[in-house]
Amino acid sequence: MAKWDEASVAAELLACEAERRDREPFTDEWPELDVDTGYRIQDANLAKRLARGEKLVGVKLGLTSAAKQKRMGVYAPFVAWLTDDMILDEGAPVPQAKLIHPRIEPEIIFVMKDRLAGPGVTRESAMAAVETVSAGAEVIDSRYKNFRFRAGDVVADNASSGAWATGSVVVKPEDIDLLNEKVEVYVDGKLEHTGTGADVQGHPGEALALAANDLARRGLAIEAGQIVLTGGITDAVFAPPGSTVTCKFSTLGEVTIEGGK
Ligand code: OOG
Ligand code: MG
Repeated sequence: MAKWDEASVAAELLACEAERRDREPFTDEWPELDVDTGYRIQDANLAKRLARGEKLVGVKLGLTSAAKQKRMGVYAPFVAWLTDDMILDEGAPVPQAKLIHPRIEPEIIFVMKDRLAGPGVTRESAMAAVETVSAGAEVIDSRYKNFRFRAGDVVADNASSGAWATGSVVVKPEDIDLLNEKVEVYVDGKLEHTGTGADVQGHPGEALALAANDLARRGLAIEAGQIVLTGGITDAVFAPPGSTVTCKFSTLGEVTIEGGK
């Protein structure tokens, strides 16, 4: 009998999350764990999250920038789920007690005005469905040791979801030049990374379209009112206890997260 199947991988990932335990990627032992299998595992664990009372609030994209793809060694973007349990209130520190090895990355965040269902969604039709744009900082956490994974592993692991904070500046999509929106990432006051909206699939609206078109393969859509994290603009930085990470955007303000205790 094979060591792993969809049900046992799904259960092990939620157990790792609950126990703050990391492990080697499943694909070491189960190379057939591909992206489509990963999505079935991701969806099974979303169902378990909802059954225990979490609310689905949106969608996140992963690996939509060259900086992220290069660092993680996985060269295709993918989608995952956001629940209310992952929301970090403004000013709240990294929830160290819940996470294994948190890292922070800057993102452009959309809140949807209309439902967006693929296939055939373009950057233009995607942006027309956006209500507001904000800056964000995602706190990613992987259930894999040293963030070492292949595409199927990371899709199954809900794209390293952990938590995220949304900045307080909220603008209409027509009032921002997303291509040239710049971000600087500081750790303890030292500049670590810079990027622009263009680093996200050429434009964050392309990432949004990609999410809708990819979800359509599973008969799913992005719903009105949902939140979309369009993917790390730059590589992530570690956020250990005692650190301070600031993502400073050119027009969308600053999102600062303390490493906490
Ligand atoms: C995968 C999660 C990627 C992003 O924005 O690219 C992600 C990882 O880097 O562990 O959230
Ligand atoms: Mg991210």
